[in-house]
Amino acid sequence: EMEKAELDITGMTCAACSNRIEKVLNKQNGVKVASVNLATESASVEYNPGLMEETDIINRIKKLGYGAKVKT
Ligand code: 9UX
Repeated sequence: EMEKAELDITGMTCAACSNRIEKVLNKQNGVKVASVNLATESASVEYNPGLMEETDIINRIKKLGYGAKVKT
Protein backbone atom coordinates (compact mmCIF):
# COMPACT_ATOMS: atom_id res chain seq x y z
CA GLU A 1 0.00 0.00 0.00
CA MET A 2 1.26 3.45 -0.91
CA GLU A 3 1.56 6.37 1.44
CA LYS A 4 1.46 10.02 0.50
CA ALA A 5 3.90 12.66 1.71
CA GLU A 6 2.77 16.28 1.53
CA LEU A 7 5.81 18.55 1.77
CA ASP A 8 6.61 22.24 1.89
CA ILE A 9 9.64 23.11 -0.22
CA THR A 10 11.70 26.28 -0.04
CA GLY A 11 14.32 27.66 -2.39
CA MET A 12 12.64 27.04 -5.74
CA THR A 13 12.81 30.16 -7.88
CA CYS A 14 12.06 28.95 -11.39
CA ALA A 15 10.25 26.15 -13.16
CA ALA A 16 13.50 24.30 -13.81
CA CYS A 17 13.87 23.92 -10.04
CA SER A 18 10.53 22.21 -9.58
CA ASN A 19 11.06 20.09 -12.68
CA ARG A 20 14.44 18.98 -11.41
CA ILE A 21 13.12 17.94 -8.02
CA GLU A 22 10.20 16.15 -9.60
CA LYS A 23 12.44 14.24 -12.00
CA VAL A 24 14.85 13.16 -9.27
CA LEU A 25 12.06 12.02 -6.96
CA ASN A 26 10.34 10.09 -9.71
CA LYS A 27 13.57 8.15 -10.32
CA GLN A 28 13.79 6.94 -6.73
CA ASN A 29 13.08 3.30 -6.13
CA GLY A 30 10.04 3.38 -3.88
CA VAL A 31 8.46 6.51 -5.31
CA LYS A 32 5.32 5.77 -7.29
CA VAL A 33 4.67 9.33 -8.40
CA ALA A 34 5.94 12.73 -7.33
CA SER A 35 4.44 16.06 -8.25
CA VAL A 36 6.16 19.34 -7.39
CA ASN A 37 4.31 22.65 -7.55
CA LEU A 38 6.39 25.79 -7.91
CA ALA A 39 3.52 28.21 -7.25
CA THR A 40 2.48 26.61 -3.98
CA GLU A 41 6.06 25.63 -3.03
CA SER A 42 4.97 22.12 -2.25
CA ALA A 43 5.33 18.52 -3.28
CA SER A 44 3.03 15.55 -3.20
CA VAL A 45 4.80 12.22 -3.23
CA GLU A 46 3.20 8.79 -3.33
CA TYR A 47 5.66 6.23 -2.09
CA ASN A 48 5.99 2.66 -0.91
CA PRO A 49 6.73 2.69 2.84
CA GLY A 50 8.26 -0.76 2.53
CA LEU A 51 11.02 0.71 0.37
CA MET A 52 11.60 4.19 1.79
CA GLU A 53 10.62 6.60 4.52
CA GLU A 54 9.34 10.13 4.37
CA THR A 55 12.69 11.34 5.72
CA ASP A 56 14.45 9.75 2.75
CA ILE A 57 12.36 11.91 0.42
CA ILE A 58 13.08 15.01 2.45
CA ASN A 59 16.80 14.27 2.56
CA ARG A 60 16.92 13.71 -1.20
CA ILE A 61 15.35 17.13 -1.78
CA LYS A 62 17.78 18.76 0.68
CA LYS A 63 20.68 17.12 -1.15
CA LEU A 64 19.60 19.09 -4.23
CA GLY A 65 19.91 22.28 -2.21
CA TYR A 66 16.30 23.01 -1.32
CA GLY A 67 14.52 23.11 1.99
CA ALA A 68 11.90 20.46 2.67
CA LYS A 69 9.66 19.58 5.57
CA VAL A 70 6.39 17.85 6.21
CA LYS A 71 3.47 20.17 5.60
CA THR A 72 1.73 21.09 8.81
MO1 9UX B 1 16.11 28.22 -12.18
MO2 9UX B 1 16.33 26.73 -9.80
O1 9UX B 1 17.52 29.10 -13.16
O2 9UX B 1 17.86 26.17 -8.81
S1 9UX B 1 16.76 26.07 -11.87
S2 9UX B 1 16.48 29.00 -10.15
